Amino acid sequence: AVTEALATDPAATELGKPSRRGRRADPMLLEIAWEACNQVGGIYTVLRSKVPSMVSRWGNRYCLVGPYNDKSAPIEFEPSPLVGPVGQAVKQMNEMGYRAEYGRWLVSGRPHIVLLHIGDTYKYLNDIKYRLWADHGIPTPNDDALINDVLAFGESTRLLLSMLGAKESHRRRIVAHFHEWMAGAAVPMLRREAWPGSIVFTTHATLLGRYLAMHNPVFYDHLSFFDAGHEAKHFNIEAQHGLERAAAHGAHVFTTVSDVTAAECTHLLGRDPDLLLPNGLNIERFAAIHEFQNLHKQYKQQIHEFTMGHFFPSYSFDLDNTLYMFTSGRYEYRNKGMDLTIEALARLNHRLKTAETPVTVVFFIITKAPVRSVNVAALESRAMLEEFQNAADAIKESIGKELFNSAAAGHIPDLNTLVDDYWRLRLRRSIQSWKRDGLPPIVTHDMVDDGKDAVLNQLRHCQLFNAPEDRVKVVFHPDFINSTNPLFGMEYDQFVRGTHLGVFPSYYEPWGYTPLESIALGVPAITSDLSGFGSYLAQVMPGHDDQGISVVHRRHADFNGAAHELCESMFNFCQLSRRERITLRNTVESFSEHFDWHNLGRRYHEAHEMALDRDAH
Ligand code: G6P
Ligand code: 1S3
Repeated sequence: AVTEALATDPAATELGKPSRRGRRADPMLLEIAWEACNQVGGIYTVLRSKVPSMVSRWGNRYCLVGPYNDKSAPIEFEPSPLVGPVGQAVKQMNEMGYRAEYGRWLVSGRPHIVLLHIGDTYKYLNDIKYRLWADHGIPTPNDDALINDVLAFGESTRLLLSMLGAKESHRRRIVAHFHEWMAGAAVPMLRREAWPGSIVFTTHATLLGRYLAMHNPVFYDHLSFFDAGHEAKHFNIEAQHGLERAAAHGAHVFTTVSDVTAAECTHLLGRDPDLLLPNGLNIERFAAIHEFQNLHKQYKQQIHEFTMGHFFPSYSFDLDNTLYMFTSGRYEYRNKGMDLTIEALARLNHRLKTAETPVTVVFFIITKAPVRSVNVAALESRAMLEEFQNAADAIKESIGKELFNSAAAGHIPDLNTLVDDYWRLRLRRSIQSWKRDGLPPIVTHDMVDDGKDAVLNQLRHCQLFNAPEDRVKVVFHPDFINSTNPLFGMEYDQFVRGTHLGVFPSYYEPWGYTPLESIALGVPAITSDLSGFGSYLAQVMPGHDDQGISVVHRRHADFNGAAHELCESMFNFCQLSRRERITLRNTVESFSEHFDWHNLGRRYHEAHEMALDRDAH
């Protein structure tokens, strides 16, 4: 039906022309999400990276809607005059006492955006909750701050869209695309008041699926047998589940990000998604391949410096034979596959020891856990490294001058006599105080609850203690990496470029941006067949293993089997020569182009077309 619509309706291919849908002006699209101009997790990446593709299709008829956040708005938002249909609706809201901002989101593509001050609808919370219960049978608790925010955002969005619909819908058709349950509360409310527009709802996970996966090691095998209502009650998420379900059923077009999540939608929400909308990125390709290879070299040097500061006070190893691997993501220990990764690392350690390879693996676990501060010893080692650098620079300068003068005078001096005694002594003292008796630390920060931390406990259990003889060393960095970080002093994407392999064998992962980001930066990655991305790869690119993206089989394998496969995959990577690694980086970087929004954005356009076709207004 979609293909047919595309073939027969000029509006499907060229939104600028009047269509058989009537003589109204071209339709407009609003995209509503909790993470619009408000970074929490992956949905922010979806919205932000997709903007250029949406703007190139919809132009000025595209507008995002999000909650006003007083930390991000001053940085990412620029106000515009309240003109045009959306500007007018915002003006009307303001006049009625509901503050809303209209302007541009300062990201690539500079789209229009409305930011709603959700606190202004708080006074109606009880009424909203009553309506949800009376009209839609959704119970909501009294004292849950997040649910209260979600409902306030839903009501503010409803007000905005109602005003826009009342003024504009006779002139042009409106598509409202909602993301995730946190933006979905407006969907049942709008349908009940017969809002004159088309609604798309995309879920980026199911809340119940996430809870069940966290608690049930055979979640996927049992998926079709769960009683969703009963389980939602059991996990005390009836309100969230009810809102998600109502949004899924209320939308003209219901979509999700992968076939993995589609199965959850069918069984836990009771509606098959109409379309799958895989996530893309804005892939930045360099004109010449050597440019990104040079970046790898440059950023790897920065990681070398961290490694020296972290490990070398205890003992040193050959950096030229060191491979950097990492995993990263929100701290959902089991869901993000951190448990499997650590088990596989313990096996890899043993494997590398017995194979007697010269390779050392330094593995970084990057997440965000409650911490007090950066570890003082880690900062001291880092500072000491700078002291070495200063001493080396001073010695280089003084030797350079002496050597030049002597050479000009016609003789080569004894190089040993050229180093100033002061610097010789200073260097000796630094080396002395640089040495440490114990093993290199595992964790870079002082954690709030070191004794109960899941990653640390498993590292202890697997005896990965960074002993000199260990071929696998681990650095647990319980904070996200950015340029203000004192230990690395680099942005996350620079860090990724400097590594050799990203490892993301998730158990619950509707899509999974981390491996995609990794390959887009030219770094090979491992994912799992339970992630939407891994499942997509298996379908569109069966030969992905040779292209630098491996998919660990977790769907029909137990923990032990999956750990074995992951260990083998990492071990095989350790066997590659430098030349082979360089070739693999080239291959993976070029393959990532498939995931550019200019390819995948088409799926969104299809969903919007389908919504316009289905809505009778
Ligand atoms: C890039 C650089 C090369 C460097 C190589 C190291 O390709 O252009 O000059 O030798 O990285 O690769 P490796 O996989 O050993 O970090
Ligand atoms: C979700 O974020 P998460 O890490 O909670 O949405 C992301 C964007 O669609 C997706 O990549 C991820 O798998 C989901 O889990």
